[in-house]
Amino acid sequence: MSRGADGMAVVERAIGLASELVPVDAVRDAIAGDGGVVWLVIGRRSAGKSRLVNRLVGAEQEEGLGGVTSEVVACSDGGLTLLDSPGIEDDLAGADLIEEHLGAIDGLLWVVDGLQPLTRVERDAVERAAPVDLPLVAVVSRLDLVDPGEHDAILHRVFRLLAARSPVVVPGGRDADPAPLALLRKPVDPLRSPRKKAAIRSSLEGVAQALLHLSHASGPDPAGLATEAASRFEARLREAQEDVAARVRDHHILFRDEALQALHGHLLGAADDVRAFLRAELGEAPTWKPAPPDTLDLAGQAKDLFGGTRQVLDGLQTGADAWSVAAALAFEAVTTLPVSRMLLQRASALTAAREAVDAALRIL
Ligand SMILES: Nc1nc2c(ncn2[C@@H]2O[C@H](COP(=O)(O)OP(=O)(O)OP(=O)(O)O)[C@@H](O)[C@H]2O)c(=O)[nH]1
Ligand SMILES: [Mg+2]
Repeated sequence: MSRGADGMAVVERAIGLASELVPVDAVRDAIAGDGGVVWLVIGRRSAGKSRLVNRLVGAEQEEGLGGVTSEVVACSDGGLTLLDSPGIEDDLAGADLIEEHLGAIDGLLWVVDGLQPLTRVERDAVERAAPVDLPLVAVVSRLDLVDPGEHDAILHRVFRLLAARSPVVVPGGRDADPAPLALLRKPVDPLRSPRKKAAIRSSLEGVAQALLHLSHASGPDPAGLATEAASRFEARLREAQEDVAARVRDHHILFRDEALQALHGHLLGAADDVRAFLRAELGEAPTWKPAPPDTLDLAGQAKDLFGGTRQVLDGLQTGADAWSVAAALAFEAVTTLPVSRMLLQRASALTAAREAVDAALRIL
């Protein structure tokens, strides 16, 4: 695996862990990029930079002795942007030129004069300012003025001098095949492009801030949530009792078991509401449902029939009281513990995400 691939795995891990807690779309967008590629065109004076820019993106930069390039000019065609620049005549000035534009480029397009391949001044400027893993394409110009038998030796010399930077060396000159230069339009490795790296870094810093904010925010208090959930449930239970009692009094319900079944129906609805409340507070909720009433009590049914409404209401009351106690206990069990566990999981997810984002920022 290349260094870039390892680095991407670190960034992807950070995104994966952080995405559980905070939005990470900006980082994904920065990695995907804007589809464009920007190259800084460098080389010594009169190497053929402006001519190559004109040929590649249809620009109209002045060429030749009368058209010495004196400032950096961005020339674009579709997604490809080439920054034509003044020739490097002095290593310090050349280094300044590269440094000044580093954050805005994906790589260097070095126009090497085939008649004088790679002067010391050019090489020193690049050595001073360009990171060794910066994508580098070297186009060797003026090969049309060189005996074809010498082309390989020149191209080889260029490659050898730049070998530490893993350059792509492309033969140039009048009538040179333009096809190999199609690679300039291809997206570059995000972790080798200073432009993309800067975008990824700044979006990831936003994620680090959001995680920091989250870790300082006071999270929900499990005991408070459990109490709130239980009191909501109990309030619903009281309403349900009143509703069922009214139906007993109206003789719509005749038996205690029927009353308890009706009550159970209410409780299922109440439990759903409470779960929705917990989900809204925590993002998730314990799976718990009130148990159905006991199996039919035939002796009790007969008693209800003889005892009438009073008997059913008493039975309902006893059942509902037992339910209240069970519900309070159940809520303590089903809410406090899982809520605490959820919060604990969230805290450790937050720590893991913050560590992963820090690790990613260290390599950017
Ligand atoms: N024969 C030949 N002439 C070339 C080639 N590339 C450039 N030239 C000529 O060399 C001269 C200088 O080319 P430019 O493209 O202006 O060079 P430059 O690197 O932009 O020069 P500065 O802006 O002064 O640094 C022009 O007359 C070009 O037509 C080439 O591959 N073969
Ligand atoms: Mg020029």
